[in-house]
Amino acid sequence: MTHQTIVVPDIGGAEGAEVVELLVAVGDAVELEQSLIVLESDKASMEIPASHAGVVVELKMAVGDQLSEGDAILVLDTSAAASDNAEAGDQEASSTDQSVVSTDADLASAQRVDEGSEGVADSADPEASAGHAISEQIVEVPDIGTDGDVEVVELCVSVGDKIEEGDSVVVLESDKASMEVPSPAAGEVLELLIAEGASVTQGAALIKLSVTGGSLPAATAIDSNDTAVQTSPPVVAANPAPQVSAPEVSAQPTSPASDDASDLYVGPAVRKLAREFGVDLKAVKGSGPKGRVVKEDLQAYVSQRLAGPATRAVSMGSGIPEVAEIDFSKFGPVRHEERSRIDKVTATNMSKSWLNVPHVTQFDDADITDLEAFRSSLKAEAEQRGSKLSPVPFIIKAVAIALNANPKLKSSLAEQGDVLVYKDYCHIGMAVDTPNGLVVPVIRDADKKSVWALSDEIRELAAKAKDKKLKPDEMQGAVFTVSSLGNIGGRGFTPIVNTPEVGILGVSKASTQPVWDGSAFQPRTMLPVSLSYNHRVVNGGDAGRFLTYLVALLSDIRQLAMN
Ligand code: CAO
Repeated sequence: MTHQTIVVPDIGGAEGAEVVELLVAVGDAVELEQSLIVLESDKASMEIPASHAGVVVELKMAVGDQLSEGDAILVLDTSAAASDNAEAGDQEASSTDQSVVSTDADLASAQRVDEGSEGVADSADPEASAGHAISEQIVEVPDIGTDGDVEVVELCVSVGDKIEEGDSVVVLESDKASMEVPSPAAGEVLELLIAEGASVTQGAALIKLSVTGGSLPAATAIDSNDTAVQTSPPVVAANPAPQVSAPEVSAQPTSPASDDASDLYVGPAVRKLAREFGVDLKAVKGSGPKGRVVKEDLQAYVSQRLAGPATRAVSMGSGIPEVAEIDFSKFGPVRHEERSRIDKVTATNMSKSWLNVPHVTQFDDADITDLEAFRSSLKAEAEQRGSKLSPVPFIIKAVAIALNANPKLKSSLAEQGDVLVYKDYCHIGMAVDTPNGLVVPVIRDADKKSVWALSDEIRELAAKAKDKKLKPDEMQGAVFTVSSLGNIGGRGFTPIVNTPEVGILGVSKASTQPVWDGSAFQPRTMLPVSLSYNHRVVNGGDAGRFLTYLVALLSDIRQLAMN
């Protein structure tokens, strides 16, 4: 058995970087370059890849430990993967219990001096020869520990920005890490030489900087004629590739969708994945240490969104900001209860309608004094029939008549809104409040039924709704909905249209009101009604005519008998 101890490579001088995530466990088979752990310093978040393939036999650290370069991470049994190691050109594959540093993970290779700098310092300029030149400097992609292309995911500066030495210039991202490239000097940004989304390799020019004062650190310096001028002191010139500062592996958000998420704990691979999915990381709840968002959190979030009801999809796709979830247990005892399926479906439908339908609600009061007197007179007969007559069947009857007289109120939109479908039938939906939630059974051909028949059907459908015995076809095909809260109370409300219908009538509680008859106030039973309609289809005139007619029908009971 051949053991290799994998240690922390050069991580750009970061001391005491915290282990925030373990990506492997004892017994795991690890591929060459597979990420082992995630380290995070105050500025950096980085995945440390395996320098050897093998099987994890021991973990030498734990989440929360502070590690620096050279500290042991884990021990691998590499005997089964000797060929891999040989392939990787590892000269020490056969040594036992040997510490190795992954050169692949070496992110410390620094911002370097332009090795090909040509020209000489402008000796005529005393400031320049003293190392205090005002000159221009190109900031390039440093050694980022990979030969392949990396993507410029964020430009951190704009032309005209005054920046300090060490300020981030761009954020680069490979599939293993996201890195902020620090400016090697203070100065003003003269030109951006790269765009977001570009693929770059080591040495690519990023920005042109006007360096004002102070000794120039190693970098490409050019004079105003764009001729490269070596302004570094002789000692620097003698060393063409001194280390200035390491690229920082970013803990900052790199996704444009995560603008204000600077306090998020997310590893580079997860950030990259989030960007590919278009997921705003701020919306993802982290389950890792310190609330760190790990890959599983992102996966769970995406599957939840895909499986979730349309309300969530609407919110996701429409750019409507979501309401943040709050931990109410901070304020007092709470209990969580799964919502019924009906409740969830209703929530989806209501959101869909609220977001799609331009709602207008019109109010009126119907004088149902005569209707109520008539209804009272039928009480004995109702009892004889084993029934009970509420105002609702009268209202449904009147609505059916008013709909047939104003067919636009029972139409629906088709073909992306270019066509209106008129219906030559009059099935009316009736909202029923049940312990499981709101259901809307449908009274078929309400216009053809007597008030007695309607009364019986309403009672039967309401009972079925409460007993969860409604069949699917008993809840389909309505052209309009009536929502009566008259038995509950309230002076008025604005119901939400039950799409694809274009109108809904809200009925509130009737009460006795003083009504002026031209010479005196009379006590009259007034029924408040409110009509919400889709203003894409129904205009105020259509709605006004419908509601006025409806109120007239309810106020003059004889009219009901004529239809
Ligand atoms: N004004 C005053 N009283 C009214 C009334 C009104 N508008 N409507 C009904 N009432 C009275 C009835 O007359 C009856 O009283 P009496 O026995 O003294 O006559 C009492 O209220 C109870 O009626 P009910 O509930 O037995 O029957 P209903 O026909 O009035 O209502 C139904 C049936 C299914 C509409 C109702 O039970 C219901 O579920 N309503 C809620 C609908 C709802 O939730 N809508 C909101 C949807 S949006 O969230």
